[in-house]
Amino acid sequence: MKERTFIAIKPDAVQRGLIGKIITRIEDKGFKISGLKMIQVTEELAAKHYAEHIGKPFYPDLVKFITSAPIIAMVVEGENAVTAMRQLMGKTNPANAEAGSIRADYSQEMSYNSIHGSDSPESAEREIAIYFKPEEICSWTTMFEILKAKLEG
Ligand code: IDP
Ligand code: MG
Repeated sequence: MKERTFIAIKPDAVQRGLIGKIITRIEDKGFKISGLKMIQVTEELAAKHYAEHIGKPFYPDLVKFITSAPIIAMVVEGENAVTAMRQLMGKTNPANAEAGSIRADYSQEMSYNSIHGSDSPESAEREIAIYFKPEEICSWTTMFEILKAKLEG
């Protein structure tokens, strides 16, 4: 099922020069990026994004971190994009993340785990609306979609 999700390359990965490598992982899997921008997250924006974590012990540090340098915000589309991107990202704690996943390969600590991805289609729509205006999301056709349409008629 075609689906879309919200992905963010977090400040640690931006500061380490990993933007290109992480986007390459997403493109290599065949996902379509339909929205993309660099944003300096404010405390207000962080509170909207991480509303579910307000009040948790790690929340203040999470806000400090996510506002510490820019992020790359993306809308990513594909088959079961929410779950498939969570798989590509790996578990929240990089120590438990599957070998070959982005978090396993690029991060060591839970607080600096390089990438965010929505945890459900509902969260995805909520998060996309926080970061993108409708007109900032592009509708376009990948070469694979063109080839597939040709084969399947
Ligand atoms: P997720 O990013 O895998 O969806 P969430 O539970 O939604 O994980 O937590 C959001 C982010 O908050 C995590 O990616 C991580 O950076 C941070 N975080 C979550 N739990 C902890 C914790 O127990 N200690 C420190 N940071 C945490
Ligand atoms: Mg989450």
